[in-house]
Amino acid sequence: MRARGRVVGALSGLLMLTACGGGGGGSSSPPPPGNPAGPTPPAAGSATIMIVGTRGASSFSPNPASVAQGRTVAWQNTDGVVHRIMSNDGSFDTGNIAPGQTSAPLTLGTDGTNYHCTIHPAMIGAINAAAGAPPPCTGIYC
Ligand SMILES: [Cu+2]
Repeated sequence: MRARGRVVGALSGLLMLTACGGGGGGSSSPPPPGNPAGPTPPAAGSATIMIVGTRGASSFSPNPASVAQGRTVAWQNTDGVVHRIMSNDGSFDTGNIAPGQTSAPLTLGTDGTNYHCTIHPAMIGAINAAAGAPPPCTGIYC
């Protein structure tokens, strides 16, 4: 019993030393990449656009969104019904996005573009100032 008590005591001391020694990195260091404690934030220049309703140009936030060419954009459906986002020039199509879901990230291949919801064509948005403000709701998208 005595020997066992000494071993445990020695182990406790070792653990304390390890804990103290391991903190040498300082608390100001950024968390390591791929931290399993939370989702990895999107790369600089990428964006996630919230789908907030079926209210024309107010259906998306932010609108217009800012996405660097070559970076990714995704849509998160915070509304209660399915939406499907397509660029007006047909260069991308997210497929159906169920309530609470986020589309797969799409790589923006142009300076910017306008887009709409294929299920609710009055929902219109824009990516980047290059594409201009969200267009007025006219033609086939109304
Ligand atoms: Cu929709």
